[in-house]
Amino acid sequence: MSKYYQPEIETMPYEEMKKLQDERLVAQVKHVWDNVPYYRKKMEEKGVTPDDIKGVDDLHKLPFVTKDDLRECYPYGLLAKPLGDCVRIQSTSGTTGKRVVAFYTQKDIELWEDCCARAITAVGGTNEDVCQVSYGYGLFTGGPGLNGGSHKVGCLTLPMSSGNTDRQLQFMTDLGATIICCTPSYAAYLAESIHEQGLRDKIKLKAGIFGAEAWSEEMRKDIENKLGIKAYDIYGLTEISGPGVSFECEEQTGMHVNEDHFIPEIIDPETGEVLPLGEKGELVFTSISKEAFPLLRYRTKDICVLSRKKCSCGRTLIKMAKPMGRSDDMLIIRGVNVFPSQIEEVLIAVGGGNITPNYLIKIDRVNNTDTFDLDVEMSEEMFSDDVKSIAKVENAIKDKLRSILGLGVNVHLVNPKTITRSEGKAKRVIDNRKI
Ligand code: DLL
Repeated sequence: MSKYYQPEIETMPYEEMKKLQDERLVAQVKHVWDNVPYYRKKMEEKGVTPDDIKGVDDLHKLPFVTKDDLRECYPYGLLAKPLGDCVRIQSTSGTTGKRVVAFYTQKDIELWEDCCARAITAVGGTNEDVCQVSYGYGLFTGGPGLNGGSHKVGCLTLPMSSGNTDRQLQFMTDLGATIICCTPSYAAYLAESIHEQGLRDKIKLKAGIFGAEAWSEEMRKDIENKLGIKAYDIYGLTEISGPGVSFECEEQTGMHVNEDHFIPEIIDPETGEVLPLGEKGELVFTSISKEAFPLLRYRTKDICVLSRKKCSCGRTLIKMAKPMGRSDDMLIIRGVNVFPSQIEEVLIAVGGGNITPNYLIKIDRVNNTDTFDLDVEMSEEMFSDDVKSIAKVENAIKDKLRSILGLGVNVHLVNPKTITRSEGKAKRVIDNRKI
């Protein structure tokens, strides 16, 4: 077992964890108050001072931080350490407005890589493994975070970055990669290419660490079957550090939050009220150990549920369910809330081997009514097989979506290879109503 399994932390009884969190939170609030005038002003506006925060039970008194605050403070306004102490920036993949930049001291990098090392260890990774990191490198946190974690565990690390699928497969087979880290949509693409090139017998993969976007349980099963591996989820966001904020263990029923560093809360996205454990709402994180960019009560917009149910792996770290998606990714079609991940679930469950996990949601507005079309790619087998069955599969998908969403959808099975594959986070929606 790698030394990055840290039972003294990961299996700590919650009462002890809470004491650790209390101490770290009190120190962190003071650090932010002393060093970030913008947040100090927010606290003052709410009538809160560091003396009011004695521990986790007082967390709710603090003001939230949102992406708008980050944009307003771009680039240096939330920095809590002198620039001379910072060694790295990373940035979000946001496509609109100003990018969000996060800063790291050397200690922050160590902490982040430790979290990624815990994640790799939790899927069985050791120094005997060859870990292929196929998340993008650069400003995106996926590549650098898992690269650092893989080094710490002592794996032989293949810093592939994303893209160039033929080269990925060549290294994977020649060097005998045993762990692959990439987005689930890229994993699905790699699985497809492995199948096409007849490489299934040549790969030695045993586990995949997939995250950075919402993906369904059905997608997990699909990837596991196609690659003959265990597929584990990993979650994180640039603002809070990057991948490794939470990670899945062998039980594969949600992700343990590294709560010695990040305190999670679930709030009602409308009212901001903290919701009890087990209720669904918006995930909020407070960084209690980071130095350079310590966000307090950061609203992630991810819709999620927390649980302290006992886990068979022995870890006591709180667990978060697979996020359904971001509240700003939620589509409202004819007044009905729809997450792309719900559609993915139906497609894989109903389509069986007939379709691929590649789909595109197209929404428009005609005569003041939303139109909802769904292109779904058929498999090569189905394409060459029986054209009559197309209508049958289309109708089955349509019926299931109607029963789950209560919405009529125009489903179109499209020819193999007509939907663009993703090497990073997939883009599944074209919403022409906004234009
Ligand atoms: O996506 C960090 C990351 C890299 C996580 C590699 C896991 C693996 P950002 O680009 O800042 O950072 O995007 C963060 O991605 O708020 C979620 O909406 C989404 N997200 C991340 N992981 C998951 C996941 C990275 N496992 C945003 N399931 C977050 C669902 C996820 N959504």
